[in-house]
Amino acid sequence: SRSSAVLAFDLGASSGRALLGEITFTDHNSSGMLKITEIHRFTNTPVQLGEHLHWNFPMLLQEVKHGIRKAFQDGYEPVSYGIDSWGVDYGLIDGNGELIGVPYHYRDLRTEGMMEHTWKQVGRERLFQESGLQFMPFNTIFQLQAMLTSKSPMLKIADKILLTPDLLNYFLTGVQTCEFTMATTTQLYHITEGKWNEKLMAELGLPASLFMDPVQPGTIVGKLQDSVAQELGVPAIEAIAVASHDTESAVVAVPANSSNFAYLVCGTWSLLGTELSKPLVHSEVLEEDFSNEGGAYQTYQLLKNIMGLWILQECKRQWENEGMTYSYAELIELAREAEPFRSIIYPDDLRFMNPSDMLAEIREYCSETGQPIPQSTGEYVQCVLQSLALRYREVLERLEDLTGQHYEGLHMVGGGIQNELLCRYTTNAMGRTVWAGPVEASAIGNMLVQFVANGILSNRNEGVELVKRSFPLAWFEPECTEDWNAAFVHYKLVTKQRQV
Ligand code: LFR
Repeated sequence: SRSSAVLAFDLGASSGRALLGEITFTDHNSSGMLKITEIHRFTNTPVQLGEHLHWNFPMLLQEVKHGIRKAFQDGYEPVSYGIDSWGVDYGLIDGNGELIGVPYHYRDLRTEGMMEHTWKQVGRERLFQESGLQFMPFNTIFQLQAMLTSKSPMLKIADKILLTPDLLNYFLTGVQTCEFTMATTTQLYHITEGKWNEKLMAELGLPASLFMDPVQPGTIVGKLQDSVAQELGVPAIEAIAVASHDTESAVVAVPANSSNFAYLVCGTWSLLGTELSKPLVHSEVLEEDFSNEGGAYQTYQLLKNIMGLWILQECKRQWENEGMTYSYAELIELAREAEPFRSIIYPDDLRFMNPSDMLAEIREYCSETGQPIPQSTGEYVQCVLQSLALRYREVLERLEDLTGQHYEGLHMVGGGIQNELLCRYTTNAMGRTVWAGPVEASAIGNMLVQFVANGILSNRNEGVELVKRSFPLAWFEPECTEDWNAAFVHYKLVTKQRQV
């Protein structure tokens, strides 16, 4: 039997993991199966440093290094590694090649008001049309705008900006690169012209020299630098720039049967969208506030960021702090037992972005909208999950309006699908089929891009077929459609007063 292995690092906002992917062939004629093995998993806890929220970047680098070492210690021999992570965040590098400061967390509050400030300066519509991106307060452009506004000395001495996966690759290989999918999350990339928006940078006062020309997913960055290979006691394996934005890696692994499909990448965030061959930037897309993100293999992902399981993660953390520790399984069981359709929130209300007291925000939302306030743990969980499912339906319908396509069902991928109740609610709310899987979509998409880059697979389609053969899908068919239709009408009434 022959086999080939690669190592995928998938860094999420609450945890990171290193997974080994091997394609194994049982005999000469077989088409191969993808086997994934978890090598290392670690929590990613942000750090409040004085006034600001930061990532523990040295720790993240250390955990990635540990994952590489551990793969070899466990007897595997990956030929390459790739890293994907959440979008928008970055580190600044000075002229001596050193990291300036501690990379900020996208939920840090310094971006407050920066979106509005930037719209005034350069125009909201124009900013959308050139970047194709949904307005999120934490987009890189607004983070940099916060640095400009506070006259950050760090920005003044910066030579290059490196987005999180590029930043990690730099310290592992010594090579500075800029990977395309991540570049498109900055809102400084001109999506229809296909290059950095230097005119916009000049207007804002950002030196264009900070930004390197993007490389496509599948580009070989370099090899582990000697010092790192020695430190870890491993061979100098190749670093591959994968679709380094986690959402784009996940899309590569969606086991769809046609090129026209709708997906929901479910993690801390929920990203609901579809794949296009060209960005869609007309005024309706702006009104609906959808994103066109650069994807792997010359695709554009028309999608919407939905607040996602973050809301539940925060509730869970808060209960823990109050001395009540629940597992997700327990929370889901409590939600199942609670009375359905009691109260609804609008998940994308910005009050849920980074509150100090998530439970209080939920209570306030319910009381402001004249709904019963959740009392029990199960009622809170029920409220969050049902609201998300109804929001998914709404966004899927908007997506259909924008593309003029009809989607039979929804592919759900990512860690969030382990929450079966969410999958069930989603199929019910939409009245359409949900195909759930794979859970480790980002890591798998990361691996596929490496396999194609290494010539182990000849193209993306072979990768998708491999995923279909290797991972079972869970099917969910809608039930209780009438109750959910009524709930959707109620949802629309409750959430009427709001931004899109
Ligand atoms: C999902 C994600 C989203 C991005 C958000 C913040 O993990 O990458 O695509 O908008 O995190 O970076």
